Amino acid sequence: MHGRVAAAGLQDVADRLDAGERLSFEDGCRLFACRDLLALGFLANREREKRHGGRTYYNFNIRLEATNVCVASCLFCSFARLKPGDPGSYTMSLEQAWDKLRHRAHQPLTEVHVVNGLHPDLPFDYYIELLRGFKRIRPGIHLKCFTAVEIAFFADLYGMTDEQVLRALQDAGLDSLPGGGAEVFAERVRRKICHDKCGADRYLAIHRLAHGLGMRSNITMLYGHIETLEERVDHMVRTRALQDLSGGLQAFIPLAFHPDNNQMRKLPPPTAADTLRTHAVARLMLDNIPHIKGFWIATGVEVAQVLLWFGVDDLDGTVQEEKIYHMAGARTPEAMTTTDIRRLIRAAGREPVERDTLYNVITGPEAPDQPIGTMVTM
Ligand code: V47
Repeated sequence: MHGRVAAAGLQDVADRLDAGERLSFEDGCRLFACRDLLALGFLANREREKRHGGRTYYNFNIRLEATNVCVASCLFCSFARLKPGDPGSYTMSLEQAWDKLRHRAHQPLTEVHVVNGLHPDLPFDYYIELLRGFKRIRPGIHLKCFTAVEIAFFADLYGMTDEQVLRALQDAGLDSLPGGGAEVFAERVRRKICHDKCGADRYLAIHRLAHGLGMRSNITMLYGHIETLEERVDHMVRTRALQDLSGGLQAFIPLAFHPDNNQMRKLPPPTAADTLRTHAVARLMLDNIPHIKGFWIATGVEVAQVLLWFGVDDLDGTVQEEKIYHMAGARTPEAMTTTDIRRLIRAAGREPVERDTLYNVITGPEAPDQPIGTMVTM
């Protein structure tokens, strides 16, 4: 493989990685340009194994999208409806949202992940009570809720600062921020695909504020639409710079664009090769971010298995009730049991580790897997 790395023109990159040196923007562009996927994967896998060996993390979580009413008009979105009452729009009552957790009392869940549309009419109390209710139902559950875009929207709508919003939500039970809404940080792209939601600087500043308040967060990158490869590298470099400042990022999550039922439906979805390359480059560029997540709902289960040899060490979780990707054409299941996830990780030659949101180990690789069909987790 060493000869192959040299033949791919990446020997100097390999040497710098060995010396623990940071890769530059230009290196990132060269990595994307490298045609030898296996050489790239080999380097990404070395970095993955340095940090995590063969361990592959997942968690037992549920996804909740309490409303799809959204004043933003992102071209890639198949989930949002502009106004309450528009065909296909919905907004859960608090009781309906809490029921999603109550009905899963039998599941050993550790996380609720909430992402909503930007609803123009709900009072701030709706979100405060949403969190309080979840904590009443399950005091130990970790609430990873509201993207930085939602935080900025709340601040503008309710006449608060971003910090006031974060503090109020934290007091009500918010534990961390998910990574949604990052899309691509480059202004050129944002202007075209998501012009009416918060800009990159404010998005990053909100993550920095959250870290300052003791919360952890993730950052995503929506790839495979109109962005250039340079803009992907720029997105990674800006994420890395934030982490240098505030250190609270846990995972970086490339999200493969799904073209069904949205305004960019004429574009083809990213290929498997692009998905492998993008995750591998992320692992190599983001030297200060502990985890690279392959979101199996977005990549497909089969590609997610291969990603475990291309820099990815985390597969998100059981997910359950995902809507954003399924409305955009995802053909993956809407949920996996922990048995399914452990089996697919082992089948890829890796060691499954169930974690909580903060990466404390719940079930290590040594635990025997349940025979398929015997453990009812859904
Ligand atoms: O912000 C929307 C993306 C995100 C499409 O933090 C689309 O652990 C592809 O943020 N094709 C929401 N992507 C999902 C998200 C997420 C996912 C997994 C883990 C975590 C985490 C966060 O979904 C949105 C947007 O970037 N998205 N529409 C689409 N058609």
